[in-house]
Amino acid sequence: MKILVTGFDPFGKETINPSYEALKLLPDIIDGAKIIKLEVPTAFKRGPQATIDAIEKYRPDYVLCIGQAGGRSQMTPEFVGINYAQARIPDNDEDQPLASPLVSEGPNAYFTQLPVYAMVNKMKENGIPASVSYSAGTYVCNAMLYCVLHALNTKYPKIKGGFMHVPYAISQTVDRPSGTPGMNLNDIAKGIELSIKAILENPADILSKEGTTH
Ligand code: PCA
Repeated sequence: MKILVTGFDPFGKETINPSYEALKLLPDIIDGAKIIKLEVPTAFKRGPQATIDAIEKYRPDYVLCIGQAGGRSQMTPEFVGINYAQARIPDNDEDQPLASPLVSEGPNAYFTQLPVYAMVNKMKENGIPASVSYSAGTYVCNAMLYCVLHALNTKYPKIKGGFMHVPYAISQTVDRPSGTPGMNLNDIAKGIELSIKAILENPADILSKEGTTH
């Protein structure tokens, strides 16, 4: 069993990205599965392409992409990627798409192929705050989720993929307003490891009363 796990390079005014910093802390083997770690650029075109190239090269069983969601307080596996880009700031290639489809002629959205409720359950059972998110936003992380799911749905039907956002690392919050949420990098890494265990244990997702009332 092989799992490709990606994290992004820093973007905006940040000097680190907790998604890739946490990947560096992951073991190389989790429950017998080989973990392939890859840093990808925060760029609408090159980010998804780097992941799709690695899928072609390594032919993993699963793909789990990770990204930073500054302002969130929990680990948040994403439920859906949408065919839409609307960038508030330029990406690391100075690309700033507005009101654009990611794949012209592509479907409006793809749902995750990972057991997001089982992932959340496993993290919470082990003391890591987590919930399912129903919007990955409109920046590079949503583009990653949508484009990877498009590739898997159209070219690699045996490989399953999805995305998880993680909060700022604590060090990123020191110059931000009081109350800005952050998580210890070791806990972020633990959450990713628990999520991978949940993926391996749950070929089909569990039924859970997780959800929203708004
Ligand atoms: N987070 C951004 C892009 C890269 C990252 O780590 C996002 O949520 O779109």
